[in-house]
Amino acid sequence: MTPLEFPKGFLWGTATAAHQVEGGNDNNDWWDWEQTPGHIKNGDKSTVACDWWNGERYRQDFDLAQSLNTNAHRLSIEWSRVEPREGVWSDAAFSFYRRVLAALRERGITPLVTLHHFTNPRWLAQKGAWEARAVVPLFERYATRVVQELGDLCDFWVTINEPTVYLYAGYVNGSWTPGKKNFSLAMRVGENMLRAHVAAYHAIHRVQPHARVGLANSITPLVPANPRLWLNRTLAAFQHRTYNHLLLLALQDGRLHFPMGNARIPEAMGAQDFIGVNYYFSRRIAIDLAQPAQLFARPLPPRPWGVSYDAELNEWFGKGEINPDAFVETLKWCARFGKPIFVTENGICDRDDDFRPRYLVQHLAAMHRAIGNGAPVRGYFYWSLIDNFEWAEGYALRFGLIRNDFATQTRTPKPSAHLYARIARENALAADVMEQ
Ligand code: IFM
Repeated sequence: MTPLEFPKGFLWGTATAAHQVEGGNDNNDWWDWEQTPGHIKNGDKSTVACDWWNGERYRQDFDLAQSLNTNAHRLSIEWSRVEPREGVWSDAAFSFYRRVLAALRERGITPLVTLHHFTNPRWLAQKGAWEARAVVPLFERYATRVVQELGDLCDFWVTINEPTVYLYAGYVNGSWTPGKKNFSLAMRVGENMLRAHVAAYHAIHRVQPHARVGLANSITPLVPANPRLWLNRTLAAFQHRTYNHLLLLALQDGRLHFPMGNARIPEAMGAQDFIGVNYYFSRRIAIDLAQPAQLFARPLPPRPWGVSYDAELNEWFGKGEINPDAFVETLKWCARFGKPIFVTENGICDRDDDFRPRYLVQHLAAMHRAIGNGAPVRGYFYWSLIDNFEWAEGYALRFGLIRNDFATQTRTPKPSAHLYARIARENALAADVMEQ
């Protein structure tokens, strides 16, 4: 077996998000959502999380990231910290993020900063957050301010993380704040997110002309359970278009598409410098006309992946099927947009690290195959650097390369962290790594 080498200058990164690691984020809508019993598994709360805010433990985590030979890290700014009340900016919060970004750069790690990763300031949530068009200039102003304050430390930005996950969980199945089930409202939220991304894209470039700006798109390939059935194929294609394609299409041709609307948004055309891909699994879907909230589809149980699944994986697999081949197809599909691609998230929840090494190697080999097929992938950010607060799943699902004992805040790199360190150091998947 010959080693699989990656292009020179490839970014080997890890990823986190503010609310999941900082702790003490008590001025946003997720904090409020967590206080209601039943919203978060086991009654978990984000309270201290990984203690980045009060304990400034990001320093030790970045030491570990450096020891893993990574050269990039994706993190997010918490809007409710830097703008705690509408139009009021916090110098203390900006100083904190300056320390965080400087800590990365001192360790030779390039920051990729996300401006919105699921949470909204409480004042914005009280105004309807993304349901109202008023969010667009508010987000544009926030983006402008962040880049003015932090632009000397970072020039690589994700405006919004996984807009379709936000609108699906918050407005279609209602499992996340604000807990609504209203498809047309979901489409309005999506349109506002698109418009806000476009406004922020141009605003960031006004402050920092050389910036690289994109979205982190959640892309889940949707495979028809019975490809011979026309209706099943059509349904999968419609879901793919709604879930994976709608925003990318609007950024390509400058207009909305069914079912989001048909408005022309000329300033959207070309408003992304790279394609951010968050890829975890594919989903096999069958027709189910009794499930309008699921867009008339029923996900089927996953097919085996060559390992027996434990409870944690089973729980997660309920949502999808591990499928490295679909990762290859996803990256090849993304190449059609003619922009560099960054895998802004990919990973697996696996508390004991039984399956992570296998998942990691298979997905990196898949990414290598996609690159060989012409997909311009320039970097990969493993989700996540460290076990953290996994939204409605609380601390039950552990995605980290580094174990966190939340009671003592003790960090322990898992075997897959050492594996990732070797891959990053060699900028390659060595033959013995793949054989193992
Ligand atoms: O933890 C999340 C992250 O916030 C967004 N993408 C998926 C991850 C794992 O579920």
